[in-house]
Amino acid sequence: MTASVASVSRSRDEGADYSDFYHEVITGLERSPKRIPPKYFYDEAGSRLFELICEQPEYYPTRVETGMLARYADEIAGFIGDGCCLVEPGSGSCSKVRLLLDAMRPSHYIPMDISGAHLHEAAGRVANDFPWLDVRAVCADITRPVELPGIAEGMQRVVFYPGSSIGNYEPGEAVEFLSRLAKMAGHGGSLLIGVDLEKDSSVLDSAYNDANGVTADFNLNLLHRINRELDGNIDVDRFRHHAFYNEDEGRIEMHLVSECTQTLRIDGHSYEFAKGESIHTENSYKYSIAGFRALAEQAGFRSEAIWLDDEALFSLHYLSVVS
Ligand code: AVJ
Repeated sequence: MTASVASVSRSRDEGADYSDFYHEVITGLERSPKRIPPKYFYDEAGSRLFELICEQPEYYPTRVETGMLARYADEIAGFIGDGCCLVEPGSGSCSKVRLLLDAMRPSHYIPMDISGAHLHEAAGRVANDFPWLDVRAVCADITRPVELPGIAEGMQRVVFYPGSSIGNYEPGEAVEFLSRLAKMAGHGGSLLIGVDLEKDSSVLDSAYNDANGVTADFNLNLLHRINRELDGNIDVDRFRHHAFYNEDEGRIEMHLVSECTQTLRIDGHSYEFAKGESIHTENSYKYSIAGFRALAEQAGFRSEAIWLDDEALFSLHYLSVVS
């Protein structure tokens, strides 16, 4: 028997609309240095490429975190009562949450993502595979304040934020975003978050420069997306992927580097590039255990438990909302 997926709502068509993308590309390329926020990687093609990144042998975060969730699911569930409302901002393919559902037995699951079609498909598959679970998908740009469906009021809310996506924020912004997650979890609520750890730069450099070039394709897809959606004339072959660990800042940086002097035209605007000039497309901050805990405490959380893998590559923090 196939479970009904009727519980998946379509509250909005698109998480970030055309004008957000247009506006941020136009203003980001006028800045010096030029930059475009990483959330625009995730159109349909970009979301697929991200999933391929997660399968690359060099990209340890997914493999390690997935192993930890499977291994510690019962221990994690021990902190949480049955019948909670599990909320996942930036749920992507909804694959990691599957490792928790049988142990945790939430009554509701609310996946949220910027990529609409991808979200509804992934949420539908969860609803099918876990017929006892009430799944309500919310298409939203989670970098902005988001309303939860009314059903989530009055239930114990657990926010699940795996994958170290918190690393995309500047540390100060990370505190602000964590404060919003605390508000989303509310009184009596909690947060289970995956955070990538500081480590040897050679491990980090290869994780963002996989031999198959998938991370490069993911980065360059942003230029294809500009061509597709914003009427750009970019010759993507004139840019190359560049990713490196910036030790002083404690972050991976991704750039799209211009291989020559050139002028880009996007919808009547033009942008000059010198040879070697780049568009900064992503930061991915790495934290120490104590460093991240301090950040979470500033945002109104109390640390309840921390799990590490055997090689201390990645961490899972379970935090409760201080009220
Ligand atoms: C989804 C932000 C956690 O920073 O590792 C992967 C995105 N970029 N490879 C990360 C990413 C290049 C990823 N996050």
